[in-house]
Amino acid sequence: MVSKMTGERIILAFAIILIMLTVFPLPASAAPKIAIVPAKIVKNPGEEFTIKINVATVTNLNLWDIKLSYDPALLDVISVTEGPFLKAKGPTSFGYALGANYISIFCLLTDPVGATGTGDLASVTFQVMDTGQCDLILYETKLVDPDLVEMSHTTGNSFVYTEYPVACFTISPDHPNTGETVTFNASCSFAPGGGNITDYAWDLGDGTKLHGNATIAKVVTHAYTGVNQTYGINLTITVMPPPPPGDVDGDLDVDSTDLFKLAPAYGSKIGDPLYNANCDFDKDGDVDSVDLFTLAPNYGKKTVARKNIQLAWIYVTGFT
Ligand SMILES: [Ca+2]
Ligand SMILES: [Ca+2]
Repeated sequence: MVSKMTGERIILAFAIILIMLTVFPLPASAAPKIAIVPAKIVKNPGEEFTIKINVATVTNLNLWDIKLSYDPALLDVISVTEGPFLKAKGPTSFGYALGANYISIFCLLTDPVGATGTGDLASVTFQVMDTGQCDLILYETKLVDPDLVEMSHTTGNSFVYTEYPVACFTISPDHPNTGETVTFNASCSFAPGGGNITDYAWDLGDGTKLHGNATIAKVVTHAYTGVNQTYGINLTITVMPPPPPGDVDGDLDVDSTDLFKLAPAYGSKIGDPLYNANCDFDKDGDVDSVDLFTLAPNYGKKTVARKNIQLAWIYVTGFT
């Protein structure tokens, strides 16, 4: 026979479990997600890279259909191949079509069965054709089960950029008169992915050369003395990409100097005499293994300047 005390305890235990479940409900199963992996790609003109179209936490997937947009001025599609996720479940029908600035891809299991879990739906290989940056965006995405019911889901996109800057400038007026002031404006130049343009170097074609940082040389003016003459203009821009994570001393490399600066600070917290904010890469107020493991994979890496050149012609007339 259960004593009164034991009975009260059992009721109390149930009450606590009930309260816990109300306050901390069991996690709902995550919605499926189609994502481009990796989410960030750094490649240079001439190089190739491959992305995966991944599906995560899907249940009973029989058919998928997506569109993937990209900038055809920056990227060229080399190949599109089926991933293993549906194939592992049975025979499939896979296909794709290239639009002007997108790829349309679909795949279905030919039997009325579905795949469950996480895996790769497709791979796409691109070649980088120019300097610049672009988003890779998934849209009109569909996940469908064997009963032809569409599943709600989220998507994850990707971003591609080159390490080399984009050099660009405008000339105004583009057909100046002799002695007229011409403005050369390099404001349309940019560093893909967010590096800084550290130098603008101009060769204005008549022996005039100007260079400097954005304040000094992004916009320059010049008057030509020639009459009915064509001059070749040449702009070279230089970008210094951000330093690699782990560069304690800020000299754009990660080497033994950085490691020897981190060593004495290891284990310190903000306020400690040995704490060094430059070693606290995750800025959480301490120098610990997270910071060490930020430095370690970048050991030996160095940031190097990247340059790019843009050419144009200007014709100077002789009207008076
Ligand atoms: Ca360094
Ligand atoms: Ca830290």
